[in-house]
Amino acid sequence: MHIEQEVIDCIQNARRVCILTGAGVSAESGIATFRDAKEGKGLWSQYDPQQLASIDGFLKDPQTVWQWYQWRRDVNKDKQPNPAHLAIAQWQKRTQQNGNQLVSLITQNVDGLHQKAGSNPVTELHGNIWRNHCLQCGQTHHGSVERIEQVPECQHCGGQVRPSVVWFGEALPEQAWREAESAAYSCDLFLSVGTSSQVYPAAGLAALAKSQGAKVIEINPEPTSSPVVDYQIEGKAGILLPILF
Ligand code: BJW
Ligand code: ZN
Repeated sequence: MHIEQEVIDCIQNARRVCILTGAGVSAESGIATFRDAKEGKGLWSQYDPQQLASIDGFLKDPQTVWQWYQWRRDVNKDKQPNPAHLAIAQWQKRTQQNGNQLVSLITQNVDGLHQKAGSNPVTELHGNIWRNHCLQCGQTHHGSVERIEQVPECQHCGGQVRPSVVWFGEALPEQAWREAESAAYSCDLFLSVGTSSQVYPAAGLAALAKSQGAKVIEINPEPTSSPVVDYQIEGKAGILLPILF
C-alpha cells in the first residue's frame, strides 16, 4: 500500500481535523450502504430506500416504513464496529489526551457504531435508528419497540411514533448541524470517508472547509467526482484508516 508522503504530512501537521463519515464506514461491519441496498435481494429489494426514507413515504404508508425500520434494526442489532470505527475512536482519544490536534467526528450514519467503538463526541447529522419520537408532538418515545410490527401510538398525544432519523425533505437537527458547520469551517483538514457525497446539506461540508483553506482528503474504494477533493485515497476505510492514523 503506497500512500503519498504529502497525505501523511497533511494528517500529521493538521491542528484541527473534521472527519465526515458515511455508510461506507459501516460496510465492513456487514451493514449495506444506502445506495447498494437497492441492488440487494430479498424482502425489501422491491422497495426504493429513497421512497421509504422520506417524510412523504411515511405519510403515505406509515406501516410499511415502520416495518422496514424494524427489519433494519433486527439486521443491525448484532453488528460490531470494524477497524475503521476503531481507528477513528483511537485517534480521537489519543489527540484528546495529548492535545496536539482537535479531531471532530461528524457522521451521517444512524447505526451508532462510532459510539460503540468508543468515539466521543460524535455529531449525528441524520439521527439514530435506535431512538424513536412522536411525529405529532415530538416527544421521545421511551420503552422497547423490539418486535412491534404496528406503528406505536404516542403516550402523550396518540400520534404516530417514528424512528428518530432524518428523512428526505426534513431539516437536520439544529444543534448537530451547527456543530458540523463550525467544525468544517474551522478545520485545516477535512476527511471524507465512505460517503457518496450525494446527499445535502452534509455533502456541502467539504466545500465549506475548502473555502476556508482546508485540505480535503477522500477515502473511498470508488472515488467520487467531487471537485473539492485534494487527495483521493482509493480503498476500504477499514484497511486504510488504521494505516493512516
Ligand atoms: C466504502 C466502503 C468501504 C463502500 N470503505 N467506503 C440539492 C441541493 C441540496 C439539497 C437537495 C438538493 N436536491 C434535493 C435536496 C434535498 C435532499 C438531497 O440531498 N437529496 C439528494 C439525493 C439530491 N436532502 C434532504 O432532503 C435533507 N434535508 C434537507 O435538505 O432539508 C431542507 C429543509 C430545511 C428546512 C426545513 C425543511 C427541510 C435531508 C437528508 C436526509 C438523508 N437521510 C438519509 C436516511 C437516514 C435514515 C435511514 O438510514 O433510513 O441518510 S438518506 C441516506 O443518504 C442516509 C445517509 O446518511 C445519506 C448519505 O449516504 P452515504 O452515507 O453517502 O451512503 P451511500 O450509500 O450513498 O454511499 C456509500 C459510499 O461508501 C459509496 O461511495 C461507496 O463507494 C463507499 N464505500 N464500501 C469506504 N469499505
Ligand atoms: Zn405525541
